[in-house]
Amino acid sequence: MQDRILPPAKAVQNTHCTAQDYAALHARSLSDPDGFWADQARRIDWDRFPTRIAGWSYDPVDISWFEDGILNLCFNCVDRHLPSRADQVAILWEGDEPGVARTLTYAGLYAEVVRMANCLKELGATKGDRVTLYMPMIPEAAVAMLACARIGAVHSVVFGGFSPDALRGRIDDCASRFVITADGGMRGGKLVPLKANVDEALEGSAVQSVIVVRHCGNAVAMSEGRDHWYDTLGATVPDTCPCEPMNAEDPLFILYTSGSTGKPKGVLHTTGGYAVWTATTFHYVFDYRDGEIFWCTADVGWVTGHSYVVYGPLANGATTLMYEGVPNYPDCSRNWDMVERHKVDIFYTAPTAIRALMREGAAPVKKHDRSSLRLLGTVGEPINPEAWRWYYETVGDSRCPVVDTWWQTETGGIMITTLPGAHAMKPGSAGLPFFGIAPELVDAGGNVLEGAASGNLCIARSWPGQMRTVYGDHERFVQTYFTAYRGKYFTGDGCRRDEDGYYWITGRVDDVLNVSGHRLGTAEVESALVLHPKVAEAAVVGYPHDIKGQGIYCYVTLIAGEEASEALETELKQLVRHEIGPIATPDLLHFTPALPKTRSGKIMRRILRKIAENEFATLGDTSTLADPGLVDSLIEGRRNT
Ligand code: 6R9
Repeated sequence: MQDRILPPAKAVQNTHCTAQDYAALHARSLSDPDGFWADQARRIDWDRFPTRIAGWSYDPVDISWFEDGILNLCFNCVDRHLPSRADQVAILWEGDEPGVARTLTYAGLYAEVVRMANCLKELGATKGDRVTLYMPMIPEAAVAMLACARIGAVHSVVFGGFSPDALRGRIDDCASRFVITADGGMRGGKLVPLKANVDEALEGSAVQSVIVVRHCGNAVAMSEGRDHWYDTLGATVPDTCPCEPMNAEDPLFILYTSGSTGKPKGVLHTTGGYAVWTATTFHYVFDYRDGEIFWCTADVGWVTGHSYVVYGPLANGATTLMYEGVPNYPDCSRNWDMVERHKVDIFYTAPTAIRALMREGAAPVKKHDRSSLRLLGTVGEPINPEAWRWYYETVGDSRCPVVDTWWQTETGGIMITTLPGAHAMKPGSAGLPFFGIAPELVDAGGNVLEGAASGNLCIARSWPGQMRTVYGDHERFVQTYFTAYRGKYFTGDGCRRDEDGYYWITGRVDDVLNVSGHRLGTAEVESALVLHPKVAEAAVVGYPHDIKGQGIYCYVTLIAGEEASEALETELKQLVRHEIGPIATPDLLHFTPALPKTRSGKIMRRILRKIAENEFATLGDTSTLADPGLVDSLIEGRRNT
């Protein structure tokens, strides 16, 4: 099979961007960024159109875009569509059970957003307040985000799969006084007790008000004075609510993400740049045409859900499909069943889901009509060429281009991808830089590599969707992203550029794991493990996993006198689930009498990683180990199941 696949004919017809367009636009985006981004900014309605466009420096680090512009992103996602799209479906929702569906037209979305915004105001929330959302994938999750944007409150969405402890940490970090949640959520036929988790998280906290959306009807405790049912509170609020005029650099949201050290950091995005970036990338990357049904399977708890379930599609007046459940419930044809029933045009998912479904063979796909599909996308982790081909050939019948979109929570939106009508695709490569993006590959010594090369992926210039700071800790922002290579943004990813200028992301080069497309810090899992009274030390690394991309491999040493056992293994797995959430459950636990350390006491993670990866032949230099003999016993004890 050829390694370059030309865009199928249908993709090239009426495309928003041909190969010639891309070349011209990309060149201009770098030679005249102010002119280019002033033009793209016209996708957004501004109360005051910005006169200052790019205003940033990477040394010292200070980033702003559209600095003197004034806008409201909720207005751009909702109100401005009312004259032309009031009756068009904005959010097409399907519940966990097949066929349980709800639609919100733009007019309906407007009414709900106003209601939620007024509920927040009634409880005292104002511009700049942080509001934590802990929601199932229901329309009210998007409604709550937009309601915050409407009144100028800063949302912090916490994934509903995170534990009460993880939720508490995120509420405390940004000092949220308001929480929006639901009684429960359904995933794969199982109830997630969201409200009960909130209650546990809020013990002894300063949170003043909780809005509870009634969804599953499960019994919940309501704390008098603090907790309010959304339907009751929302029944009596006014049915209009002005949009707060926001400066382009006013905060829009905080989203916590894992790094290589310490606790998760609050990635802060601001209003104007994020609006322009998500609106522009959505338009070009998905080559979106009016009336199409767009389905991004991500949860709103992740950045992909923020940018491509909510803000990007709605800013473009699209119909966005929101699905509460999981791809294998009630069976593994669920995605394709929904594609058929809702006539989905564009489908955007993660490689881990593709690999899991690929294992089930072609039959569950083929039994559903997928002729509505025009475009496929992936995000979250590198996709192996085999899974790419299955997606392209079996799901898309070799008819639909696949966009493999590389980006990060920090980047706000898509950074590297092919454009469907412009570029040949190479299975396994994300492709080419989006407009305004200047990737650089840098070696360990900080030298910029030219031409075909492999190195650490940096971005040389700012783009509108870039995060502005780590909430409450600007120094950490500078340290994490701008210190390894001065004057550049360092992504944390390794990458190869081929002779055609295509980028091939090889994965994280730091201590961040990517498990089923979810980011996890090894340090977070280690901190959870050492909470156990029998554990002395823990070191966590990733290893290749057929479905998840990476699995979690934990080396654990016990305090003197304690014995390893299956029961202890189960307890430790439970502990991590409890501390972080089910996505962080260790796959393999390896009890060892000691960890390999240098003479100065530093854990040699390189060796632990190689052993977990079964790469015994390439352990490299072990002579600096305090106890070189330990390596053999670690290899012998390597866990496979
Ligand atoms: C959007 C999102 C970011 C990390 C990133 C990289 C990996 C994302 C990818 C990809 C290869 C792709 N990643 N997309 N790797 N190809 N198309 O996933 O954000 O959760 O912050 O993760 O995910 O390693 O650095 P986030």
